[in-house]
Amino acid sequence: MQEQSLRPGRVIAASENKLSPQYEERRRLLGGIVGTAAALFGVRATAADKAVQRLAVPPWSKQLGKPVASQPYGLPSHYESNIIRRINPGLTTTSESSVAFTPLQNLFGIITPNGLHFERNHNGLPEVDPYRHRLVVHGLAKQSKIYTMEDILRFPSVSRVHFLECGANSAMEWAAVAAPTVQYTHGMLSCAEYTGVPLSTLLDDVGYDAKRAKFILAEGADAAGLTRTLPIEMALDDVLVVYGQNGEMLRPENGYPVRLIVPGVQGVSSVKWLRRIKIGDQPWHTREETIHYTDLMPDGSSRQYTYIQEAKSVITSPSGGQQLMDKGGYYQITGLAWSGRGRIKRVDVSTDGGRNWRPTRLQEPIMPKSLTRFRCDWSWDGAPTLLQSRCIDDTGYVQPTIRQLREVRGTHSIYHNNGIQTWQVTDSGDVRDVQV
Ligand SMILES: Nc1nc2c(c(=O)[nH]1)N[C@H]1C(S)=C(S)[C@@H](COP(=O)(O)O)O[C@H]1N2
Ligand SMILES: [Mo]
Repeated sequence: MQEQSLRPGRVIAASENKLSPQYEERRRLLGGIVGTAAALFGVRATAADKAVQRLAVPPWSKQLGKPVASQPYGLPSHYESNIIRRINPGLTTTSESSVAFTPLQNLFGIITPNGLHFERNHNGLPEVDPYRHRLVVHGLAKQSKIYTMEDILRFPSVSRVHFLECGANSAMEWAAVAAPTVQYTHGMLSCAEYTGVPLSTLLDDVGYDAKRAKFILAEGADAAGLTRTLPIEMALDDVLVVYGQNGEMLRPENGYPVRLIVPGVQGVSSVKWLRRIKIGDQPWHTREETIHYTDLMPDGSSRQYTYIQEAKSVITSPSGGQQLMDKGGYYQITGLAWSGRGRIKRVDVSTDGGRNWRPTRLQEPIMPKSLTRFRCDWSWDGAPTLLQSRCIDDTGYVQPTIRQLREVRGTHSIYHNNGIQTWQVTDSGDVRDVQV
C-alpha cells in the first residue's frame, strides 16, 4: 500500500519500512541535539557528538531558493504527494456516482484541508456558473424569492466548525469486510469551518408561514435532482446556507457556489449546489428518502428519516496499513471523535481488546457537532493486541460495539454504523482492520 506518509512516532507504512533519506536526516538531527547537550554538560564525546561534527550541510542550505509566488496558489510539498483522496475501485459501478475518501490517517488536528475533503456525488460533478446560479425559496411563504449569489453574500453571515459524515460511512464493516486503512473504513468524514447564512434568515426573509410550515425540501442543481426533507425545527435551528469552507469559497466538488450544511445529520441532507428550498406541511418522500437512505430492519420494516449521526470515534494512528517499528517503544495513540447531538465529553482507549479502558486527553476547543481530537500515550510491549476507542457525548450516550448494533439492526443495514472500531496489532507490528 502506497498510502501513508512518513510521520514521527515510528508508526510507518509497510511500504516504507526502509527509512527514506529525509527521515535519516531527521534522526541524525535528533541525535545531534542530544549530543550537543552532552558536550555542554562536560560529558565525554559520544557517537552522537561525532555525528554532529560530521553533519552535512544539505544542498538547499547552499543556494538561493525559488522566487516568492512560484506557486500563486500553494500546494503541499511533493514529498507529501501520496496523501490524497482515494477511490475504492469496484465499490461503485460508475466513477460519477461515487465517492472519494479522506486520508484520515495522515491528518493532524480536526480541520480537513479543502483539497482532501471527502467527495460524494450521485450524478457526477456539475460545473455551476456562480453568476447564473439562482436559489429559490418558495412554498408556504408570504413572498417567494429568487436569490443571486450576490444577494446571498450580502446577508449577515456566521462561521462554524462542523463535521460532515456520509450516512454510509463504515458501511462495509456491517458485513465485516476488512478494509486496508482508516481512509476506507472511516474516510467519508471531514470537518471544516463553514461560512454562510443561517437558513432561518432566508426563511424569515420570505416570511414563512409559522403556523403551517412543518417541513422544508432542499434540492440540488446537479442532474441527480437530489432532494431531501428536513423538519422545520431543524431548519430553523442550526442549518446553514454555506458558500465558504476553511476561509475560501467552497470547492466545486463540495457544492460551489452554495450548499446546505445540516450539522450532525447524515451527509446526504447537506444538499450541494443548492438551488431550491420549498416550505411545506408534510414530508416529500422523495427517491433519496425512500429507496435510498432507509435502513432495512431485521423484522422486514424500514427505518425512514434517520437524520442524526450518533456519537462515534476512531483511532487514526496507529491504524490499518501502518506498522509499529519499535517493540517496547513509545507511541502516541490519536484519533477523532464526534457526535451529531452535541459535544464529545470523553474518549477512552483500550489497548487490550476492550478489557481495560483509560481516558484520553481531548484537544480544545471542543465544539458541538464537530470533530474532536483525542490523544494518549502508549508503550507497546511487542505482544499482539487489539486497539479500540470509545466515546461518550454530552447527552451521556456511549458509542456501542458493532455486535450491539447488529443485535438491534440485523445485518442488512448500510447506513449509520457508529460501532467501535478495532485495530489488530500483530507481533510483527502490522496493524489491521478486524472485528471482535
Ligand atoms: N446536490 C447534491 N447534493 C449532495 C450530494 C449529491 O450527489 N448531489 N451528495 C450528498 C451526499 S450522499 C453526501 S455524503 C454529501 C457529501 O458532501 P461532500 O461531497 O462535500 O463531502 O453531500 C450530499 N449532497
Ligand atoms: Mo452520503
